[in-house]
Amino acid sequence: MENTEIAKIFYEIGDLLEVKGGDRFRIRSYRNAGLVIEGLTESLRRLYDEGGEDALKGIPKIGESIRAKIVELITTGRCQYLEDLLKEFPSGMLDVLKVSGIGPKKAALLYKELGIESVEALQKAASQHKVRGLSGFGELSEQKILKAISELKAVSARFKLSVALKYAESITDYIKRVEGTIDVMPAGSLRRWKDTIGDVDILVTCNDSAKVMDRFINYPDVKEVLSKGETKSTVVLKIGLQVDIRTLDKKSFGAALQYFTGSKSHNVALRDRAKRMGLKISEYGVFREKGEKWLAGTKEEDVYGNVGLPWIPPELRENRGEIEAAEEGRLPQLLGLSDIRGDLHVHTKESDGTYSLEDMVEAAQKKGYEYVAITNHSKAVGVAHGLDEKRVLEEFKAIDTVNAQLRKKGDKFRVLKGTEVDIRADGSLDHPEELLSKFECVVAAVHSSFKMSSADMTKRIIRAVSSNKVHILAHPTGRLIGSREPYEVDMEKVMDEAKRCGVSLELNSYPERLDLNDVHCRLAREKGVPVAISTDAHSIHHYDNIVYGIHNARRGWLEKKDILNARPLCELLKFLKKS
Ligand code: DGT
Ligand code: CA
Ligand code: CA
Repeated sequence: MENTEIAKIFYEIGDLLEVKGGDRFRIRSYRNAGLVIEGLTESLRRLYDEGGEDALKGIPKIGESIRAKIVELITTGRCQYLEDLLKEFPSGMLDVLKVSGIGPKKAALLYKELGIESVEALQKAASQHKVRGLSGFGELSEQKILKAISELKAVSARFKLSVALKYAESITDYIKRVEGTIDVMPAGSLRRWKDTIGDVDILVTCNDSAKVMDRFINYPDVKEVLSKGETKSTVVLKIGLQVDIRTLDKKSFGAALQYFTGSKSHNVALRDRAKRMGLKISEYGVFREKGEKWLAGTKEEDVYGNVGLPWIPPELRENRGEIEAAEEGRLPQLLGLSDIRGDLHVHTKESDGTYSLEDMVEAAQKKGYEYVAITNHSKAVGVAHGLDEKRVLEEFKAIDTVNAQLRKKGDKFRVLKGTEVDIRADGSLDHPEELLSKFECVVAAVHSSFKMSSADMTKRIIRAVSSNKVHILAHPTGRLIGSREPYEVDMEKVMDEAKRCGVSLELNSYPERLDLNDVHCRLAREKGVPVAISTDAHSIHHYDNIVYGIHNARRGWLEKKDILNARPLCELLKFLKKS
């Protein structure tokens, strides 16, 4: 069992305790545990496998009783406490809680008054106008419920990249342990680093296909085996994620990898091209159309080579002009991990982070960075323990001290004084102008009043962008993958204004954000707006999320020159200088 699923179980416990009207402190401690576990980059299962229960002891906000449940989940795949709780409720209750706008209190009322115990029952009751009679519900809430249910059905069909990736890695390790296995490789949307994943596709070359299939269907997190064949099987994991596995001949591994990496529309375009050349591409190789002569297929590169193209990085394979670009030698020199020189959006425990300034600086240095901007929240973001002017000035002093110590050691690493200032509903910023001028790196973001017309939201954001105080616009569309749609905003207009004002747009690397998305990254590149790939780290472990940001940027065709934090410190400082 992987972290995501463990976290999910603690959230579920929190929700069920709340439906029951349980103790607030206890409810919160389960939810906090879920949050912490979701944020960890190390697999709890792996920690436990290597060091036993002791290895789990240093994790913040995880007390003894929750730790015992983690061990129970890892070792048995079950949680007795949750199972006991669930006995008190109908089985569809947890799903009802996932409908946006239906909290534990409303769910309890719907159950008591209308006997609603599943999403289907709720959908039926709302469309038959039975919900509006309950206290706290009206005609409008019925419409909202119906809309939320259709959204929920659409998003729950796909998984976040980070979740699918963890399972794919774990299954890959697991399959590799079969004797005689040569290659195990995830393909499909996962290899293209798409932000959401429909199902995981794993390709294997081996000497004993039967053994691989046997082991695969016995992977501990399998809920259901949909099919088991000699060279292909499909299972559904306990979290609902479907995984396909195929074993292949070594001879055609490259062709199969190309085929199953997709995307489908990239493959269709590539095949059309082959056809025009008198060739045929299939999952087994490249053939001369007449005579079926096999030309290539062992290496993926040769599949492209035989149709006169250089190898195309998987992130670009969406049929968005990559085949033409490859043909004309204009494929982008995609950005890599080693191009990143610093992180420009980082929190400490002064606002809502979990580590001190010193810890966050040290961890950034360990990543090999040259600089980091500490960007705690402004005071409006109440939940995040935002900083007022007095606390900002104290933080400045602390940063000066850290920088002085670094200089004393002859270390060129630099900590920048930053803020994540809230963009209020009217587009004004949540720190006084005078104070804003004192920050070296001002990151601005929308955190509330998401439901505005596109015209109003665009105006609001443009006001902030053109304030002459802002350097970077953070998570520009506000989406949370799987739980919140992006707000309505005209990104073309925002980018035009950002270009005019010399403002950078953030690509937030949090796996649930990836905001800017790939298409917007491409647009920023076309418009010449520099992109800052930041992690929004709230913990030392979050710096590693940069990987998601980088691959998302690659999907948007971004190169080193397009990235603000790929610039060396002196260049960055020039950019950050405002009149
Ligand atoms: P997903 O799973 O929805 O996130 O997206 P993919 O791209 O992983 O799609 P999937 O799992 O249905 O299929 C994996 C790859 O197999 C896909 O990217 C391309 C290839 N493929 C599947 N069906 C077809 C097809 O009908 N024609 C062609 N040319 N390729 C296909
Ligand atoms: Ca897939
Ligand atoms: Ca598939």
